[in-house]
Amino acid sequence: MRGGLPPHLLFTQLGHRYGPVFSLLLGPHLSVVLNRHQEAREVLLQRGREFAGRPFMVTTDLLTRGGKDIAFADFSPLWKTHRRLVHDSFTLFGEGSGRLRDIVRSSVDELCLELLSGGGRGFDPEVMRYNDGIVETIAGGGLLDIYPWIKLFPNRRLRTLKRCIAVRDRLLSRKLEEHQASLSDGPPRDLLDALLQGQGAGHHEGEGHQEGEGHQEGGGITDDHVLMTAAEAFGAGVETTSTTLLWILAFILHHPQVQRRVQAELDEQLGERPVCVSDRVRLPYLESVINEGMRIRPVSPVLIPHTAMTDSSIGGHPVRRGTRVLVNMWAIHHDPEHWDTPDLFNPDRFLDDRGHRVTPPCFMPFGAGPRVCVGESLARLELFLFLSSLLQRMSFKLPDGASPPNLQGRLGVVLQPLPYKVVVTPREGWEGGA
Ligand code: HEM
Ligand code: PLO
Repeated sequence: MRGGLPPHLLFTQLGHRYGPVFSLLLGPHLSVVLNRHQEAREVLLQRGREFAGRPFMVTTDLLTRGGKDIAFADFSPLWKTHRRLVHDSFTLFGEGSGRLRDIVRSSVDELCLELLSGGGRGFDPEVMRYNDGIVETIAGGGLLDIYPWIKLFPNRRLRTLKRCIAVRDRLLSRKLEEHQASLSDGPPRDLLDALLQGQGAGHHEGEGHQEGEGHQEGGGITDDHVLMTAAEAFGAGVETTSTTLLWILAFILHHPQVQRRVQAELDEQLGERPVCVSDRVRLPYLESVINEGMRIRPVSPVLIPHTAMTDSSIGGHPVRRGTRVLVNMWAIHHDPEHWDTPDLFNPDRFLDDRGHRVTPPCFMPFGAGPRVCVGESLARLELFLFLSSLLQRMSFKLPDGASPPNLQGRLGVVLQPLPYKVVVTPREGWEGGA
């Protein structure tokens, strides 16, 4: 992108010059940028159906076997069925069975042990490596893969991407086969089970395919769809929640009084008892810290590009079918008309005078409408359990003499903080970790 500025900042700057809604050519693509929440809500919510398309992009097409996923697939009746299946699987496997909570809780315990024991417990380097490779090659500066002709040249980036996708496919296909072989009608053991059960049962409504076709190419949700969904949920799960936690931690190191206040709330409400999901209502300050982290550094600062599926309009301006729409959530989350001192990390803006939560309309870290993040409730559950458990069990501070983390961030596939160092000390009673 020109001038080295990442797109969310460039668009914010251009908005000051050309107004909150403007269009520009990104490569060959006419794109409309929205820097204000009114128009963003119009596109995502009021006219959500008309703007629920996704553009074709070379890298994500490779990643998703031609759009057999949720996030990068264009709108279609099959996509709708697929999205509903994924949504239901999350619900079934989450609120339905409680299994999801158990899994999140045991990862929390593992992370705490790891942090308090100085690391070295090991992980799967193959998964880390392929994922890093995809992250580095898929989106050089945000998810605006604008030049379709990169495919025409022998290209190192695409070669790396293909190699990483092959590794991913090998690992995932094995998992899929294992799950298929041991699948039962009982409660799902994990998301893949839930998807496979749904694939067999719930996808028959009205998409014009015959019973029994579910495992073939053609009308319904195929094994490829299940595989791409699992890969995507895994990829999204790995990149987003951990990045959000790293941002929150970075800001906490700048504002130690925030950490003390969260810990005071935890001590007062729970004492020594470990956190559980139902404690969310009792910990409004913690929740406001999470919200403020996602406001000030949205991991997906321009969402994923939307496209107009029909001729339509935004704020009274006509918009042609096929136009890309980029919702600049960064600008909306920093709009001085709606946020007091928007560059200041101040969780209190999510609380009213009596300490009750408030959610301003210009706060949409997960997007909204038909394309809203399907992982939102899982992500919120994870953020809550991780942050509360971490701050209950340990304190974070800067190493002696170190300056606080750089807060500028770097935009890859998500907006990430630059690496920083932190010292972890157990709180009283938690010396063992969990
Ligand atoms: C889409 C944010 C975690 C799965 C999105 C979008 C945003 C977002 C902004 C795009 C909305 C749009 O284009 O209008 C976040 C944030 C997360 C998070 C802030 C955590 C802090 C997750 C997790 C999962 C997930 C944990 C899955 C396990 C998805 C999927 C989509 C999506 C599949 C595509 C939805 C669609 O295109 O219909 N997310 N996400 N996300 N997210 Fe998340
Ligand atoms: C991350 C790298 C993985 O290997 C593949 C993958 C799948 C889904 C993507 C995710 C990556 C990045 C973050 C995305 C997510 C879908 C929704 C999420 C784009 C590329 C956000 C924040 O919008």
